[in-house]
Amino acid sequence: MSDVGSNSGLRFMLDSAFGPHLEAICHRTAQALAASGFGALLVHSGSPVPIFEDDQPHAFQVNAAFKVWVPLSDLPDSFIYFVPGSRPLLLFHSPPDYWHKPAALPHAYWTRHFDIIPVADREAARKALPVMAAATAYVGDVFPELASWGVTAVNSPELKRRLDFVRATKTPYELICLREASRLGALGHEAAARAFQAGASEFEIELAFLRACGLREQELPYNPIIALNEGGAVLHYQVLETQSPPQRHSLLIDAGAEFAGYASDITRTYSHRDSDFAALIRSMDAMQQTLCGGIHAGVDWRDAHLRAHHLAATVLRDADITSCSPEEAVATGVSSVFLPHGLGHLLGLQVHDVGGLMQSAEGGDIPRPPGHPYLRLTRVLQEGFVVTMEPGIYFNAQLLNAAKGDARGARINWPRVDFFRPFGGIRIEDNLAVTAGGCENLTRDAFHGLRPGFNRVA
Ligand SMILES: [Mn+2]
Repeated sequence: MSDVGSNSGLRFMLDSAFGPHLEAICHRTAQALAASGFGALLVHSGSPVPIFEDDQPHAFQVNAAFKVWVPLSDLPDSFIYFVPGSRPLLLFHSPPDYWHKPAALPHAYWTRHFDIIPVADREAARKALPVMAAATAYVGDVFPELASWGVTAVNSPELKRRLDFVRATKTPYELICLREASRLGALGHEAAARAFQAGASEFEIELAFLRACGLREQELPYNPIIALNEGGAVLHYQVLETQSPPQRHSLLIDAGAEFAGYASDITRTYSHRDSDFAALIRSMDAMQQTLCGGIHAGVDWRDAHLRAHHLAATVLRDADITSCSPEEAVATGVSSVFLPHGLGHLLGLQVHDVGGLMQSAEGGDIPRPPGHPYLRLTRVLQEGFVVTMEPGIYFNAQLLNAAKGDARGARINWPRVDFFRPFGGIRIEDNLAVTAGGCENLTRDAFHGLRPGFNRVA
């Protein structure tokens, strides 16, 4: 995954951008440590989690606080030790093991910036650590013998909060990684769309996506949502049917790729043939682009979310799905029947990146607007933030049934809803890097890069 492969232009960019990136991480960390009363940081990549009464572990998920230092997503029991003013130390887990292939000591664009010591196990890692003269803060999962390691604090909420808060702002290196994750994701989406048009099942569409990205499922930032027909109404639809349905109406695919630990998070919706549903997708795409056009540093994401509700309510009324004004649809909760999730979230090392609600590095949360309990981001956007923009409209039986039984029901055109139910729903999701005067659309640029002039939406 961190293999840069044959793209020498990309390798050159990563090579020159990583040094300044690491300087920024060291600077942020030094500030957070000082403000929290610590003199050193020890971060663990994570322990393999054993499966109950089995001799295998669960698929390894690296600690994001480790991955912010080094692009290593598949390396358990490794550590970063950092004392402000010195080079960070990487204790690299490389056990003698004839059952598995031990990870080779890396030689890549980032390695010259670290002191790297191979260690056979955690006990060897502890012995390789310098004497902890300063108060050391440990961040990571807690393993049994940690109590004897001499760290001052384990997962200090104050320190973690300071580190998480600043992760929203990406360095130029991180933007390079996120662009590449978008490019890989666009490759996957292109192949998935072709598989859909050729009659593939949900499972076969996922295989097409994985093959085109060159990633195995556990290397993706999240399990893809690949829903044919009414499955698109389920927000986090997790089934991968191996059989194609007898009738083919639509595909909703929410799938991203990962590069050097950074995620893309992309959703597209396709209609199998031209229909009112295809027209609704085009309306949602235009609406999503209007929303993207309003993004720049200084925008309060809560305002963007509420604007999306007004625009979605307009789309619903224009498509004759609702019969009331957009203002009334938002005020009475009718828009939330069709758009029951937040407009987007921070994106980075984690697909739903940390710190979306934080008021400041010191403390406090920014509340969500009343009636919008699932919004994951309430901060004012700053230059360097990377966010997803993902408005949707769904024909979800549970939400529709609830609305039918109360005052909202009279504002909904039910025969029209019944027409759309077999299509499931629509979500169009792009990844945006916020700039001072606007934003860079990483997703549209990635699709355009595959085929100039081309923006695959529907
Ligand atoms: Mn998303």
